Amino acid sequence: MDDLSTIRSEALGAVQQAADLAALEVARVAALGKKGSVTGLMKTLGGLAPEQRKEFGARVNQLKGEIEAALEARKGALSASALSARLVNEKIDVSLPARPEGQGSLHPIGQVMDEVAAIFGEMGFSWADGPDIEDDWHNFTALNIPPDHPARQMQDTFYLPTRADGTPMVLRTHTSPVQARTMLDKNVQKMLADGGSLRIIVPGRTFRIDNDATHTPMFHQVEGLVIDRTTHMGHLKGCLVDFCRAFFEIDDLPLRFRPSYFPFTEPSAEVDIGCSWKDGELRIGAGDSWLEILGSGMVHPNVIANCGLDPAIYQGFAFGMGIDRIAMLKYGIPDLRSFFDSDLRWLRHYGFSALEWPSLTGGLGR
Ligand code: 2NL
Repeated sequence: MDDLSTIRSEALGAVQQAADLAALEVARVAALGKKGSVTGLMKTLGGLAPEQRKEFGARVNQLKGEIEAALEARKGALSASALSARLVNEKIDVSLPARPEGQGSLHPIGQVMDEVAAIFGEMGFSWADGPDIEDDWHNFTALNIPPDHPARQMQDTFYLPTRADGTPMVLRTHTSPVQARTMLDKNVQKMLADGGSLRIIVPGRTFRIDNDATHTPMFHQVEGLVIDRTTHMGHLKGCLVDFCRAFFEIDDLPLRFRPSYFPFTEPSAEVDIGCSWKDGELRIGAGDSWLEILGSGMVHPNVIANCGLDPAIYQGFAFGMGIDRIAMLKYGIPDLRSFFDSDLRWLRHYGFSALEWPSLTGGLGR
């Protein structure tokens, strides 16, 4: 029994004398920890006769409560004084300059995709996307490129292992399979049957076996597609003239439509913008030179039929351009390969603020 009062005064004394939270923890462990004095008393209970155990147990429990309350009180006092000590000792100099935070920047490819989307978005186009890995049907056959067509070799395609069902697979060589998938979509077909128009752009990665100063094996394209019952070549011209002038931010940018050939369009046209070269430097918007910027045409009736639509009812136009190329032209980036080097110094120079997204009213470039 004496034991109990000794333990009591020792434990409470240690709590009272604890000078900080660490010392208080030491006092807690000494009394209530696994090998603590009070815990030790608890362990003796099992060896006592029932009568004694009840009486002594109650006293030990009361002691435990008392010590816990003392610990809690001392903890409150110590915390309060620790805070007031900090308030006295620590001073914040609000006149110090803020520590600079590194700010990320957007890659020019992503920026240009967003600029293109802002312009076509204004004209009622939606952004569509699809898989990088395609089957040969969506990448070639649907687009009026038959199995033996030289385009399949010409395009230097990355062929992948054939699927279990025998389907040849490729890394898509253009984004057109996404347009094909969209036309094949039952909801889109219903929308068209109800008299609506399909207007999409498809920005994304594309792949061809090619690697030199002007080609990388992975590059970026944006294609566009309009399908309804009445869209004609005049709409194609108006749409692409407006796009080029908005993108290069030159209101009177001269454009030239040149007859061309693509298997998926008929008729087809390539579009050039006016430019001039002075002292080896390119100026877009004036002069007597032309620069090819995109390919376009009226969607071939075979493509419309392959995609599950009746070419006697539906028609429209399509176009495609290289994002890397138009980004280089607009922002004066000299080397295509620098897009893919992941050099942070380059990105800091050519990158864009993440907080100023492109809009026609806010200015596209910046
Ligand atoms: C270029 C030319 C072009 C298309 C892409 C297309 C897609 C479908 C149907 C018809 Cl689903 N056409 N796309 C049409 C004409 C030209 O791209 O020089 N691209 C870099």
